[in-house]
Amino acid sequence: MRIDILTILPQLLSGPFSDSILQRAQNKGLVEIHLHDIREYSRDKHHKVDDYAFGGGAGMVMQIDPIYRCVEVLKSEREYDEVIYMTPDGHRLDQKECNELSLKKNLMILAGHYKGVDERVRELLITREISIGDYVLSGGELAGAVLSDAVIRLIPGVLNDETSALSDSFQDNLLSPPVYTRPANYKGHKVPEILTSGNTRAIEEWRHEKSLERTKARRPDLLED
Ligand code: 6GU
Repeated sequence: MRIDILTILPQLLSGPFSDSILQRAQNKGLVEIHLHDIREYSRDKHHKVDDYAFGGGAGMVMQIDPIYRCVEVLKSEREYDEVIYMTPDGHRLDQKECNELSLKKNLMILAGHYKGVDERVRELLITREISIGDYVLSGGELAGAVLSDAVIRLIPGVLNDETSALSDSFQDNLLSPPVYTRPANYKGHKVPEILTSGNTRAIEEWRHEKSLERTKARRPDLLED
């Protein structure tokens, strides 16, 4: 998979992609992440990428031209499955959509800023608008990093068996069961006996039961469909 991220703050995104699983995925050649500084596509002598909103009001709006030019260059080099705009007014991301996106080959992600982007960017260039939750971030960069992480870890070969995505919370609309490690007794607080019983079948059943219990208590909405 290849992910191209368009941003005015590339330095904010270089961190999340240069550590841990995301770095390993790139080193293994399973994913390529390319950051593009939208300012470099500005024709303004001061590399301006935003302007006042027509009709007035507070807040600057990202202009279409630098974004359009950047997208055009990338599209001339390869076909993109989706051009995603990260925005709090998009539909809310969930695990199902991450699974779907993990099967794509080329994704472009636009991280918005200021008051938003000129509406014509959305009309002309964007194929999907995604929010990561009902709260507002100061920019789409961190949301783009969240989306990328959630998608990349699902690509076969990125995770090892130990961290396999199959047992994740949400993968089957259930939250994960509680987990424990040594010591089996910490200041009198003991690990559930069944986990040290060696009875694999019983452990699996216990875990499923705990998953259901936890989901019912914390996220009953997940059990509705
Ligand atoms: Cl995708 N962008 C911004 N700026 N805020 C958000 C978001 C995205 N998702 C939730 N809040």
